[in-house]
Amino acid sequence: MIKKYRFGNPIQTDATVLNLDLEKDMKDCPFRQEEADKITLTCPLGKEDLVFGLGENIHGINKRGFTYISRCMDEARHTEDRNSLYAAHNFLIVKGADKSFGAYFDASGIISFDVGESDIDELKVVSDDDFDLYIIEGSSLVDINQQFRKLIGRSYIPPKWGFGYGQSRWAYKTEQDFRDIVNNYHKYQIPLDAIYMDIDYMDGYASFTLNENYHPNFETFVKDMKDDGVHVVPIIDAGIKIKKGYDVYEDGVKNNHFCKDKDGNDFIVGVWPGDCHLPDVLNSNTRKWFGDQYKFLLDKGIDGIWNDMNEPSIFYTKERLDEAYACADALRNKSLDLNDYFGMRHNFTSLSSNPKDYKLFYHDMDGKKVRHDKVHNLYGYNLTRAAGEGMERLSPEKRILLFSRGSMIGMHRTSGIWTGDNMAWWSHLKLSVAQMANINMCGFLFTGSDLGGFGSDTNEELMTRWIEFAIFTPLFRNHSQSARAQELYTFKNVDTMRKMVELRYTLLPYIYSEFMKAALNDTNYIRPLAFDYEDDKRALRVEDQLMVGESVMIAPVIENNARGRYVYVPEEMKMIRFRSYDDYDEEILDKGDHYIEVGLDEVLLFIKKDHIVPVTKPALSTKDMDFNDLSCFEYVTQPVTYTLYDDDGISRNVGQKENYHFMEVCPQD
Ligand code: MIG
Repeated sequence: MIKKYRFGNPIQTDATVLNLDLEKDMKDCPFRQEEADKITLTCPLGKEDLVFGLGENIHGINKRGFTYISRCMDEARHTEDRNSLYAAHNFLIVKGADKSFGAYFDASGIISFDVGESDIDELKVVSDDDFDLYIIEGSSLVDINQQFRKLIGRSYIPPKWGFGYGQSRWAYKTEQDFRDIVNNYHKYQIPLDAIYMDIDYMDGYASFTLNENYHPNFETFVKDMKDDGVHVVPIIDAGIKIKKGYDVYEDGVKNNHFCKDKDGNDFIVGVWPGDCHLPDVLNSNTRKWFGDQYKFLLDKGIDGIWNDMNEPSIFYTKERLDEAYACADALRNKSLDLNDYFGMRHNFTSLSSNPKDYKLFYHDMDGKKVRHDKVHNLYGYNLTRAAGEGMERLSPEKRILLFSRGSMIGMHRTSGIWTGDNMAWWSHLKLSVAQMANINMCGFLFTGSDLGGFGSDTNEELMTRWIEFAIFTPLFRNHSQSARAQELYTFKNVDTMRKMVELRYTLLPYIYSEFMKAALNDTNYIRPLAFDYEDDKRALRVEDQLMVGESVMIAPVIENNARGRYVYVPEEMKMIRFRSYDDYDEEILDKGDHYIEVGLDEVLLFIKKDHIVPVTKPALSTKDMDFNDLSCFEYVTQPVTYTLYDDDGISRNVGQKENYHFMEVCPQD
């Protein structure tokens, strides 16, 4: 059951798809409204209550103990003292001793969740702006989450090849660079379905342009790649470069598509290309206009895109730069005391994504002028929504791969997300485990982290463990900006890398089937153990194992130099220790704690009792795989039927009856 409460007169976000009546009072609401300047709601937390959700954020699966602020930020430092990353995922579930509920804060602006940080026994939500609150009660965590997902509508579904392995690095420039990478993957026989293009493919970092020197034969290149089963996936940045003669810029100015300053002039922000304008994607005309720009790439054979910098990221504004220069000029040749020195320095270090700048520009929300900070979290959402809706018009039959950095709930219907600029740190591999669970709860099923770490140099062991974990995450992309190359063939034990990617491909019938069923049934593809073992006190607090689809539990190794780990097995399961898809050993494990050895070249998979994992043979790309030639891993003690979902992997029509197949498996002895 869902109850809807309204605080003030909120700006509509289009995040939900159901129309519910408003409650007249708060007598049934678990939150209490406090007297305060900003809208402030509190809810007592029992000593043993857990709080799940809040999507892409730092810390663990259970969010208790810290404050999280939904303010979409270009935040490259995902350290424990951060409160905001790129997303606004305002859904949480309180798992109480005898009662649980979900709470979704449908807000366009900045909102914070103090989950027992200031007061260990209290959840406190403070919002700068008006919002709707949905309280969801249900019979279980799964039920609560499913009701929430029905409220926000069906999750984005990528093409099947989007589940293949992707290679990316902010370093590749010329067509030859890309061909070399792909040739190496083929030479080392490592499966590959996508190669990602970062901003250097553009002409002067202008979105929807090509650097003709680097890519003189772009269409031929894209086609050659596709013939080899490799999709070329370019990046798009939000800011539109100010440059005479650049059609997107000229057209945008002429037709009023950019955000305005207080005087009605097109607002200027500095991003990659230098001075830019921001498309006003909160306006439906502009959304259509921006979505149509993707035609430039789709016409060239492109069928996948990643949207970056759409929080929106602002490196500087003229206003902030002037302040900083003035301060520096005034201090030139002076002896700087503490205040002078730190004051001057602060002017420069606080240039990027400065909250003051988000108050300097305005949107035309279909006739209503709104200052940006009131609707900040709608921006990245609507930029990628514009892209997704554009692609539906431009490619009505075929699905397009799309994922975004900035996001808010609502955007999950048109796109996936990646978790942004993590580091090659073990703590960030661990973080990624927690993020996958909480992001899935918020409806973003298609998600993954930059494998190996985006910043700082990875090493072979970390890369290997990251791949071994990510075998199970929907987005499976190696991306970095580090000095050290991290293409998989650059490591010494390239055989291990190949075997792990092949294992992913072997598991694709299961991964795809489970992902699709989760999308079609509004359930979670990846979940904390708590969702499956709600009455098991141990399982509730497991932070480093996950459920993946209906049959599988995983227990990734996320510690440096570990050659094994403790695993909590919440019921009798079959463990498979894979060295490759055709080299593994199996063991039945009782419920309880087990120390399990896991060599660097090994990955663990646990099958629930009376469950099945359909698999097939790997190939160099999904295009060359036969999804009809199935076998399976199983742990069955009686005849069991697995419902396999499969389709052509590309058409937008999904969920037809003929896409469901039934695999029956009987015990072997
Ligand atoms: O300010 O396009 O998160 O994946 O490689 C950096 C360059 C801009 C940030 C993205 C990252 C991408 C990088 N971008």
